[in-house]
Amino acid sequence: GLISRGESQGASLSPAAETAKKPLLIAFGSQSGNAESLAKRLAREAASRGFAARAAGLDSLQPADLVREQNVLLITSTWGEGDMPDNAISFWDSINQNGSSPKLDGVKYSVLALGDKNYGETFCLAGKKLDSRFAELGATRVIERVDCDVEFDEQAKTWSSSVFSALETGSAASVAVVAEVAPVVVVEETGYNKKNPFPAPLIGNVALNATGSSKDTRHIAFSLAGSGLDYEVGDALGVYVKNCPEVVDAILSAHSLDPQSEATLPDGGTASLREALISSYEVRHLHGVTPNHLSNTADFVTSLRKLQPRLYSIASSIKAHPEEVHLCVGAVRYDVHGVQHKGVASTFLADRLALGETTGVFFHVAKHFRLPTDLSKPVIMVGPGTGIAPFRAFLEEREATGASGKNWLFFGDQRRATDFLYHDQIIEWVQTGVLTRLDTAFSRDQEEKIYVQTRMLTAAAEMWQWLEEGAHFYVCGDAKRMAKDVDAALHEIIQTAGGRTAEEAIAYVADMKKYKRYQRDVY
Ligand code: 2AM
Repeated sequence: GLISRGESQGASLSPAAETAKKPLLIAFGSQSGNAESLAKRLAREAASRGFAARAAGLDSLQPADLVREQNVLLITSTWGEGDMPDNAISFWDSINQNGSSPKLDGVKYSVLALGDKNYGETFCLAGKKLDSRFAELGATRVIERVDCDVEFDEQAKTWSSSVFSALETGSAASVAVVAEVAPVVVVEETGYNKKNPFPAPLIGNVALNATGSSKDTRHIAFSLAGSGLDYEVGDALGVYVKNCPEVVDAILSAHSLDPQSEATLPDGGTASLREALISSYEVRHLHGVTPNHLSNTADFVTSLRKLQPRLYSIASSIKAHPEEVHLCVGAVRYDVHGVQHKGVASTFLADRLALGETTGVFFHVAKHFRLPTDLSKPVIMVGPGTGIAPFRAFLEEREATGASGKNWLFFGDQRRATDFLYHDQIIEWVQTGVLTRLDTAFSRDQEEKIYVQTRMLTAAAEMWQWLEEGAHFYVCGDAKRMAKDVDAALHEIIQTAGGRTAEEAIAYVADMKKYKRYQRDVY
């Protein structure tokens, strides 16, 4: 009796020490995984500063949970036209209702909003909404919200250190936001990662368009042999690329710069100016800049943006191609006033990387773009042009796993004769029944434009039936026009074939997003 009492008293010391730590919840609304990885990283950092910190998705939180929190940091991206990311929608709905909303009087909070200034008025809108709603519900803002542009790393750092010290000292401070932001993208990492990429040999480069096409789309294959790397369909591949030497030489000569002068590299090392411009810096905007605008020392390079690896949606399943990863890449080449412009990454892969040569690659986990875990669920995929990439991967995966669910693919491009990407494999999937249904839209084979959404609308009744059977709906490709038009067509189908009002269709689509049945990979 005595001994056990003694033990229990001793044991109570350690929980007491625990309670001295300040609790900190870092809640994230994440679409592509950036907010999520950032939240997790900051939770680790906060823990090392002595907070009892945890990161949690907004989809795992109830408003009632918040009432019990003392310190809440919100990190959220913005999606589409100023919308909440899919995993934040139901949380937002539940704190945004009058009457049933929680009282957050005891909560200290701050918001970090991730966004893209190209979106103008809707820039960081999801973060702005959460920020003002938390204030309305009585929570105390300890640090002003920070709105980040695409390269958010520096601003996130400034925000988090200000928030951590404000919470540590209990004081409110203001954040001096860094205007010039270092180009760092946060990615979720596997063994090899963005900082330590795997040197993957190019093992395939096949033209997917026939002669006469106005496009040049390539099937690109890398070997992963010896890397131990693995990926899931839906993920993206980060690829390190180099600038075109001819473009760099043209810049050097237009500005009378000495190619051999010594230049500083982003990591602090040195190389010849020519080598530095080819391998380490973005130079596109220098192409066509007034001659002699740049000084004839190599110092100006340090003001250039560091050459960034590019992300491509993976076009293969590792189950169908062990130790390989495939991409579907549209080579970008166009003329402006007689000057040839080329996409840096796409022409690096199409033209400049030789077979057998290696380039650094890493995987970017995309949890927001996943096949249903229930293999019996139907899947609808809309992927015109290079938007086919993840759906070739999905179909290979569905075939390899023997998934029983139905598969429906919408593919489109300019002309059937020259632009039917992965034609043989797709036709074989129709014949073997992997593809339950295929609808193609070749926009330039007839007078009037026929697009993927034209085909969706024609098949409205069947589309509606699949949706009611619980189909997951995926869109990949052009964000500016295609994805918007497809979204409008989806709403129209729910109204016409489903007999819903416009508002009901919006709610139906919101519900699909909430249950991750509407996923997009658009660019
Ligand atoms: P177009 O170039 O003939 O207009 C892949 O690039 C395919 O997408 C092409 O057939 C292209 O047609 C088509 N496309 C262009 N704009 C589109 C849009 N708003 N919605 C859907 N497809 C579109």
